Amino acid sequence: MTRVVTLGETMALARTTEIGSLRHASTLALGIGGAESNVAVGLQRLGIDAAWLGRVGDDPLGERIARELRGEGLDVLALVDAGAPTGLMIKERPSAASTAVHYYRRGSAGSRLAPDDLPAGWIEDADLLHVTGITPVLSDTARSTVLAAVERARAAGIPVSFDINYRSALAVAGIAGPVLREIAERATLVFGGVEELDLLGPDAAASLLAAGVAQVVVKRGPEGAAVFTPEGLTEALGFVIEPLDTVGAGDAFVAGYLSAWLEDSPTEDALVRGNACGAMACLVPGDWEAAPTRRDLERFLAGGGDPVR
Ligand code: KDG
Repeated sequence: MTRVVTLGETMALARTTEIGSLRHASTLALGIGGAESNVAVGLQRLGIDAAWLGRVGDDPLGERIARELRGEGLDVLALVDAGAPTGLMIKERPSAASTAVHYYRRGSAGSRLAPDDLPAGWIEDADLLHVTGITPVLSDTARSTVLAAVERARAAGIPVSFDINYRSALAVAGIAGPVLREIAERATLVFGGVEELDLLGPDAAASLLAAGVAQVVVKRGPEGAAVFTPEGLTEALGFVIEPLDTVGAGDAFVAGYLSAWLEDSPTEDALVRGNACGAMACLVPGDWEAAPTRRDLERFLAGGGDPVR
């Protein structure tokens, strides 16, 4: 059975339930979210075994993260760090057309990830390691952990997937750029938006391919996606939807794309599946809850808005 491993910080995620500033919100809906665990859930729902590793605080929110991810069928290594709390993210919708994210994660348990947290064989027994550019900017030890994981994967011949996932609230571009580039050059597949790729230097797709990356996948949001390989460029248009919440769409795209790539599907099909998963993730407020199963996906691709009877 194909197995993908990923690591990073998953936080408690509180979101306002009505449109309007957080200053005046009276209720918050509680869930969880983290770019890497979002991808892991997306893969698991599509039938690919996924494992997530990260630190959580010795608190109810950490317990909730572990329980909820296990409930999704993931193999969860939630390392309890009694020295720091579980991080929190709050999502507000200041207007119908905008979403804003606030982090309460500095010094969190998740940011204290360290290389010794990676168990022997955990990466070496996988079929793919997935990492993002969020974890390496959380702390020096988190960065060392991502680099150690990538090096271990490479040494064992395990492909590495890297989603740039630049978060300006965590690191300014000048600091993040070289860190992200260092990891991207060591990856097999690199995912990013046009502006994220620009952070990695001029003509990033071409220079990453020259450095040995096999595929550079450009996420273009509603316009779809494209992939650069040494053989050339493949593109696919996005799906027309009415988005409710676009946070998490990129992770759903990556899960869809990777699931097809792991099955050796043609590149065009991987793009279409990624685009469909990304679009579906935008249809509900949570960051990962709308990640489709195979059946959901087939229905969406068949144009299915009809009621199921
Ligand atoms: O891609 C969505 C993620 O950004 C979100 O779920 C939380 O990991 C997260 C982050 O650091 O922003």
